[in-house]
Amino acid sequence: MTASLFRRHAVTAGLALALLPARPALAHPKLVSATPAADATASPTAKLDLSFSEAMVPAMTSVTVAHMMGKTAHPIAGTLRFAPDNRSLALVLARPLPAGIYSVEWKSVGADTHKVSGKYQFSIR
Ligand SMILES: [Cu+2]
Repeated sequence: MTASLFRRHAVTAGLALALLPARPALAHPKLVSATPAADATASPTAKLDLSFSEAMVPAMTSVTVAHMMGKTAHPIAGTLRFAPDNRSLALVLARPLPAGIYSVEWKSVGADTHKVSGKYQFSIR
């Protein structure tokens, strides 16, 4: 690419940026809130709630919770239930989590088909 061509591209990109709204056109889903919340100490619960900034693709979304025992993670089976808008979901567990430290890992795909993921921990007292 020649210098002049590069400069033209740079100018075009600058114009495009100036015209864009503050919010990116293809924002990626972010975890907005969770219950129990990240780093919280909660009472025993059999349900984890996660809310995202955008709709997720349910078929390509997974949420796993694992009981951390020392360095070993014991995954706990659960069922994912999406809200109609696909922005909130619940991981429903067979029984309330006993006291301990839990690690949650979520993976999904947003409307632009890009992969997104995250993890957090919480404690049950
Ligand atoms: Cu993307």
